[in-house]
Amino acid sequence: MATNRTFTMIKPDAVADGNMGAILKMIEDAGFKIISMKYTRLTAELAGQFYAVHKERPFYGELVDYMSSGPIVAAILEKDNAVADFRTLIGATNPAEAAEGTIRKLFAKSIGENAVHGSDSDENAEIEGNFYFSQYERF
Ligand code: DAT
Ligand code: MG
Repeated sequence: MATNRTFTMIKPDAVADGNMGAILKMIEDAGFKIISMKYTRLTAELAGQFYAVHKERPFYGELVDYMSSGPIVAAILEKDNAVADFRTLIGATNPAEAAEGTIRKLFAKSIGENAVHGSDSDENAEIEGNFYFSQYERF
């Protein structure tokens, strides 16, 4: 069990705005080690699969369109207490409610275009990491 790992994406708005390097620096400065990393782009079909848990939510179509709108960075991160500590580092889903100094407070545009993803549990961190990375890409 990867209890000390989480999974992140730097989302299309943050990559398009040139914030990829600044966000990776915040992640490393906070003590997360990058285990696997990929610069890639989701098709609408893949974005729909990744966010299938939100299929019934009213924003699902918008979310799928947005997440397939441009390149992203996907990464597996390692640190003690990775899932909870990373959620603290990124801040609330809605940047208007995100704490000062968090990635979303600094870089998110809106509740939809919110700069980064962070897994919400150890179980989902493993599922999400496996979605992007083969066993040969997880170190
Ligand atoms: P989080 O990304 O903080 O885990 P979530 O899992 O509730 O948030 O939702 C997944 C993504 O869906 C979120 O990062 C952005 C989008 N989203 C959530 N709520 C939304 C809303 N009310 N309107 C538009 N997009 C929303
Ligand atoms: Mg979530």
